Amino acid sequence: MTWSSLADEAGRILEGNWSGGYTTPASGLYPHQWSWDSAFIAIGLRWLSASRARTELDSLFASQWADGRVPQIVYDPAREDDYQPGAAFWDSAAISGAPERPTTGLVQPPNHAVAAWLVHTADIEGSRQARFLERLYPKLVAWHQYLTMTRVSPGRTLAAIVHPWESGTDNSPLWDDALATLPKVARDIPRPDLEHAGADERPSQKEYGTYYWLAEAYRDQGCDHREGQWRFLFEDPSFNALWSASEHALARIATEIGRDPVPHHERARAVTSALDSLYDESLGVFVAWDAVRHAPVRKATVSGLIPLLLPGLTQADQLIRTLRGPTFLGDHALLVPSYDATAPDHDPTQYWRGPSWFNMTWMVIQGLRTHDQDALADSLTQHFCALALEHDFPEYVDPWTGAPHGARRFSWTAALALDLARTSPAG
Ligand code: 2M8
Repeated sequence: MTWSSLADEAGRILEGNWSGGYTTPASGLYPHQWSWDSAFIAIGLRWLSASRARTELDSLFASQWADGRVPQIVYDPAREDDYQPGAAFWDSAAISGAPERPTTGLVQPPNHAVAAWLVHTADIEGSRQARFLERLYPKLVAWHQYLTMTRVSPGRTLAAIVHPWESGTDNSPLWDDALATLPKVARDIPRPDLEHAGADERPSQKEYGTYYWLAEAYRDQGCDHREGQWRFLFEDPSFNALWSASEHALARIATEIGRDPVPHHERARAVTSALDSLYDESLGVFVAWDAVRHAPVRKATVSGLIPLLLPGLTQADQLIRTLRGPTFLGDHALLVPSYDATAPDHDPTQYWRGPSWFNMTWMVIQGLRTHDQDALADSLTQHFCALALEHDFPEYVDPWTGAPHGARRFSWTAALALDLARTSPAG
């Protein structure tokens, strides 16, 4: 592998998935704009074209809701039949405060301020000329305000997700027990996704039955879980670590445009210190908090390593030990598995239940660099880039063999490979 062949090929993929105003995650399987994908994509795109990276984020925030939420998916009406649930399912136009373009009512992890800051740093002059941060800052503040006002339960500090799709790690074993208590929709659910990926690489029809039931219930109460007794509510460590990291980024953005960074530093500190309550000493990782049953879900997943991103994290040494140990990398994992390698139900090929995702490994690499673990960050970077190039930038891989799964020419794999090629010491 050469760094320049990697960057060239990654650039071609991002070009191919560019729709004119944003980048689809994968042209067949995911034909619309996804929220946290766009932020990861912008982080890589900034090396190809900072102006396109700015457009990527601008176009996502053009579909922000009046209450500040940034929707999980912004639909392309021309591709309505190609992904389900589609725009017709959500009928967002019928919900007050929804934007002009059809969207889902759910959200995804808040990595956008991190991306906005990194996009700015790649072309400071162009960004200043375009008044990029001035434009985006109030929108990012409104987005975080939505989390504070709507997703933080009384007496808590961390934001909760209301559907597995909001975690980004859709069918992680973290949600199994809660999902098992929920009803399923009885009708047949269309699965255009299965035309692009094997059924054994995607969530099952049974899981989709529950996802749909929960999404319908949410839609039918106007996309606000606070009506009645919501039955799926989790504080996820990765979602909240990204919120805190994004508050750190907002502090930098505020300083750059002459605004007050202090409230962002304070929120970052508060969220980081509230994450302490999710730390599981015996597993050596952060776990999810089930806010319906008021209990932790004691399972080690890659989401529990993402707080490594946070400077000053008191558990950083233990997390790095766990990452190096048999639960994750052990002696021979190439990238970070998504789920505890020692668990009896670990499956190295099944969607979010074992295999390695490139975005999660990219975040772990950033976290390792934050905590001065450059040697391990370098070796993960080498594996990341070699596997991406060898297998046509797959959606995810078997952590031990590197065998590719899911979509190919996947945008965030390409974007984050490009980012590593441009930022790693060896690149
Ligand atoms: C996957 O999620 C979508 C639903 O949002 C799906 O399975 O259809 C996840 O990997 C998610 O993290 C990602 O944002 C999305 C698009 O890449 O695909």
